[in-house]
Amino acid sequence: MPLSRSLSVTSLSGLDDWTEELDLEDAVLFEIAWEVANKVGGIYTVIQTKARLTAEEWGENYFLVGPYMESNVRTQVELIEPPSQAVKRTIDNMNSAGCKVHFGRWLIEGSPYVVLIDVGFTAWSLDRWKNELWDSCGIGMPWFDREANDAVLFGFLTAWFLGEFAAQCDKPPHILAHFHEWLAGLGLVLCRQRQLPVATIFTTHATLLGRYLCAANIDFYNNLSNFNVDKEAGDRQIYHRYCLERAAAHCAHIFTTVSQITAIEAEHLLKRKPDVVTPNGLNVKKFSATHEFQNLHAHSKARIQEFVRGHFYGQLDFNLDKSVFLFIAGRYEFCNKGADIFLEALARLNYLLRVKNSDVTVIAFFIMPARTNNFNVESLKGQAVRKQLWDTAQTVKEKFGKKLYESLLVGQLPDVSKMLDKEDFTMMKRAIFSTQRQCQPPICTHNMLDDGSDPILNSLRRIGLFNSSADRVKVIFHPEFLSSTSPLLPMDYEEFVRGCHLGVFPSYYEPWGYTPAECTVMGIPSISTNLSGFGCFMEEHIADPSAYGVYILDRRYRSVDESCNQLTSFLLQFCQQSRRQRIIQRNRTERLSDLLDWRYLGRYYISARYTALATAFPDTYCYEPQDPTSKKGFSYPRPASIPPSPAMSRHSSPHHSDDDDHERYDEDLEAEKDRLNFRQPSSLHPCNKNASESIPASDGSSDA
Ligand code: G6P
Ligand code: 1S3
Repeated sequence: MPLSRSLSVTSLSGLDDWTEELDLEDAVLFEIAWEVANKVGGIYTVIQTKARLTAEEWGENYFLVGPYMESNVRTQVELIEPPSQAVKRTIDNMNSAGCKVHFGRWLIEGSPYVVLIDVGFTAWSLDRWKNELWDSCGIGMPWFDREANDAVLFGFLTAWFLGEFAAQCDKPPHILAHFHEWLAGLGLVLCRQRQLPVATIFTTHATLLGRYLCAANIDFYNNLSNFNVDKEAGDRQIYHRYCLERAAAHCAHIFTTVSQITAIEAEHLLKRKPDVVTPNGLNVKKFSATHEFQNLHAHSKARIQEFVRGHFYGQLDFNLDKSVFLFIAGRYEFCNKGADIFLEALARLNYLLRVKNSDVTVIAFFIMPARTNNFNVESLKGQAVRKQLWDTAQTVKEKFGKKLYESLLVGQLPDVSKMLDKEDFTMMKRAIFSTQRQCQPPICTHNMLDDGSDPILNSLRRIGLFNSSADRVKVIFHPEFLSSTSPLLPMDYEEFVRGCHLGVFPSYYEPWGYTPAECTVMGIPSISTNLSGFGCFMEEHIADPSAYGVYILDRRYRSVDESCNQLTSFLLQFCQQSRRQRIIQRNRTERLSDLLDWRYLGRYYISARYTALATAFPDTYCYEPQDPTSKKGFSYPRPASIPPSPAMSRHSSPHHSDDDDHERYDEDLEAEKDRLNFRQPSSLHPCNKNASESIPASDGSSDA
């Protein structure tokens, strides 16, 4: 299947053009990861969202390779016969030698081909392969580490697959294999050790040691160059995993990672500087009506409000229209993901809102999966009570409506005092009585298995946030990922995010951080940090990120207490915005989405692939990479409507006013000013911060 294509990534909203050309000839791309059609964490999102663009580029010559998991395949994959004879012969040969390899199409955007390997089926080879790994690479694997055992099986099977595929090709093939994360890394090491004709890329999405050291509350970033890496890995009983990760990083033709900050970490901990940084993108959905995403926010928010009505039944003494919904979500790594400082900041915010007699109520959701045995009775009861109240209101409304109708039919105005009878009142009183509760609304929606040692619950006990009436900050810990089929909060994650006001992700360890990126493309403001890949990337590309609803917390140069204070002030400032200011801010946030689109960020992957091909097959491919970051001086200018005077722009967010009626800026005018400043012709477009300073804002004033 010869390919002869060039790729041109063109301008998005004034972002710089980038054109790369390489005749791909007959090259075939395999992308290998444990999270192919198997959702565990962020790597799944990378692969799943990027598939469409990669499939467009490589067409029939693109294959994803992952583990076969029956439940996933049933819902996500259509099993088919391989279209390529070489792939078919490869799979047939492996299956007749005692493996179970499946082929299909992954039912996601781009419908890429997937090769799924059942590692359990070949578990009988585990000891033999571990011996071989020891003999050839000197890496010993303990018996008790199940994940590492899977990594060994997956590694040997993928290397077998690639070797067999190379042998089945009619002419010498040009294979490019891109391996993600240590769990897939052994396949790469074996390709090199067996000298297969394969150009290899290894991408690390987080280093093993980084994740472990940060979780242990070690002053990580100030000691990066001082760690005795072998000892640290040994102390944490992950030496064997670390060896696989480090071997893959060193054997790869091209080594990449997801952010500059993780590149520095990898250089110190894995002892190789990444060749390319490949920031993570998303498939950005554009609506034909510009404000459609605002309507979606209103619709989803109404659904969250319904849930809140049930959860706080009997104690709904706050104005839902003046409630602000915050959330944190992700893998339950308490300190790494910043849940620790978020809780502390919530306690401080609660204090400030109380002393200011604020009428705003904050509801903070924690969506982080932990061990539970299902929803608790009180949470389920809340939704049942709400439903009962709703049903009662509907019944009374219908009776009322019927009487009204009958009265109008006979040409009379109804006697309002007779519209409701005794029975109606009894029914309504019973419904009201059912809303009485003996306890406060629960802080957790589930029965936790480790209730006494759970870090979120223990922090809530310590800071005393128990959803009491006097608290202006309420907390709801939902220790399970969201699902539209939940009897409690029937919403999927995307819907939930759209309905919230602010995502709070104050991570200490976050190589990239998809959660704030997802908020951004949905037009929902978020807080991230200058220790997360996403936060640093946004800081680099946006002149005044917080004006766009991208708040970046300083966790690099401040103590934990100072960061907590800064987070508290971000939250307080956010809570003090009027509805109109929030709407304006959401419009600005959404305008950043092009920056996070794979159509823009995909260029880094393309550059890595072409460089790997040219390194492994120098006789066939010639490629001089132009640095995709060479124009990184580009910076989104400050929104034109932010006041030029530092005093007035102190908040770095839409102008603050306590009174909606006295808004300084009309929303439409504001949006238009921003738009004009934002989408200047590319010849005029600022390619760096200095240039942007010289361009007058559309109102004639300098915006810098
Ligand atoms: C969107 C809707 C508006 C709604 C607003 C609520 O912008 O289009 O109709 O009033 O959301 O915003 P808020 O920040 O108060 O949830
Ligand atoms: C990792 O997943 P995590 O949440 O464990 O990979 C993600 C995808 O590259 C990345 O966004 C995240 O920061 C990493 O931590």
